[in-house]
Amino acid sequence: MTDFFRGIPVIAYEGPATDNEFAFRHYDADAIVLGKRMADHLRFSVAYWHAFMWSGMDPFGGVTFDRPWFGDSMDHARMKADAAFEMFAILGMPFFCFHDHDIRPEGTSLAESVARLRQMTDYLQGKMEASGVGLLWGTANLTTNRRYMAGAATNPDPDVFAYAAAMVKACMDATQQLHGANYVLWGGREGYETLLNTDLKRERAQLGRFMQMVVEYKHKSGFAGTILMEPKPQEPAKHQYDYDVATVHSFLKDFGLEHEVKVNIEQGHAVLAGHTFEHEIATAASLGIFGSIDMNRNDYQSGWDTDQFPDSVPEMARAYYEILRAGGFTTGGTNFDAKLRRQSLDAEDLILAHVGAMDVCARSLKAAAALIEDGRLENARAARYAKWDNPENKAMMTHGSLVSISEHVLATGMEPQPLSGRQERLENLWNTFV
Ligand code: XLS
Ligand code: NI
Ligand code: NI
Repeated sequence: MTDFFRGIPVIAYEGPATDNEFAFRHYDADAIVLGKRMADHLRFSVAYWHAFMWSGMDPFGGVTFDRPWFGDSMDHARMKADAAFEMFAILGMPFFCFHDHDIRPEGTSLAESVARLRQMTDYLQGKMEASGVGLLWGTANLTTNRRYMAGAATNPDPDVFAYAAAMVKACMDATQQLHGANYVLWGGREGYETLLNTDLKRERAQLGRFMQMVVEYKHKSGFAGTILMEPKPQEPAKHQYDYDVATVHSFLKDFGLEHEVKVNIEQGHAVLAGHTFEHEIATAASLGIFGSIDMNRNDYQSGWDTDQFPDSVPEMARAYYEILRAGGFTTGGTNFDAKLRRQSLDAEDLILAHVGAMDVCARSLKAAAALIEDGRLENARAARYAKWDNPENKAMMTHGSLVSISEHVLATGMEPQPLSGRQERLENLWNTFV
């Protein structure tokens, strides 16, 4: 037991009218939405790195947070885990996610790092079994240590590739031991700073081979979870190879992995890539690679991955609408890849950031579900494409050629007439629900 969250009550659902700060207004875990528990739709998860590792540092100043578990010893690591599970209990959090680096101090050799990872995996396993909290995903930190400064899988030095492969194996083992629902690879340093020193073709091939090895090991070890790649266009590298969902999909196809690997889509990364969150989700769903989401929000002015907690129901409703249209999560979930602002020093801030974010997501889910139940939006979409259901038009797709189609157009003398896209009317409909 730590006393970090001392005095903070377990958060319960009290409904929209409550004036209790420490209550859910919208997240009611057992409430049924579209035939399923709200908790099972949303599958919330805490990001261990932001919640328990983030120190408030920025390029202009040092640590602002004072956490009793900050330190390099295994005792600190265990205290951090104790505090983490205290927070999960307060929030009723069903899942968490971690990097190896978050749960244990790095050793001075690979062997020592892996041994510490195993010890902490056992420690977490005990806490998970006692609490019922599950692991949404595990991952390896292949960004922080300076050995990875020129990339992990894409490093010009094969020794770094090998070291990274060994780390990923150890993290996949830990994830499997904890029955993780997924394993994530975000290519934080898999990119380049300048083409003047970079063999782009070779680096991409290295990353492809690395991913094939991950999938091979998944099958060899019997890991039942889903392998996920997390796209991001830049930061920390100037240009990253996993730029966005469409880029990752073509990468997966090149290496024969499109049926093996799905994507973990982050709001802030979508925005950095010049997309919306819902665009990335809908793209992944349409390509059959939708996996999970990292829920946060980017500052729209800063051009940086600010990892703030979501605060906008109208925006997040768009995301959950696409998730519901895609059939919802299977192994994936809503991981709060979000951190406090550096002035938000208190234990209460950490709890209430998650409470607010869970409520934003719950409200968004309810709005999206109501729109689906209402049906008018989907009917309007279907009506827009209805002519494609005519047998003649279907045949054009399957049997047509430029020659046969042009003969048909000339013979019938067709003159296509534009129809309204009705965008504003649909926006008005949308806005009556959010
Ligand atoms: C960083 C990424 C990272 C991944 C996990 O921008 O979002 O937090 O989710 O490595
Ligand atoms: Ni992320
Ligand atoms: Ni991110």
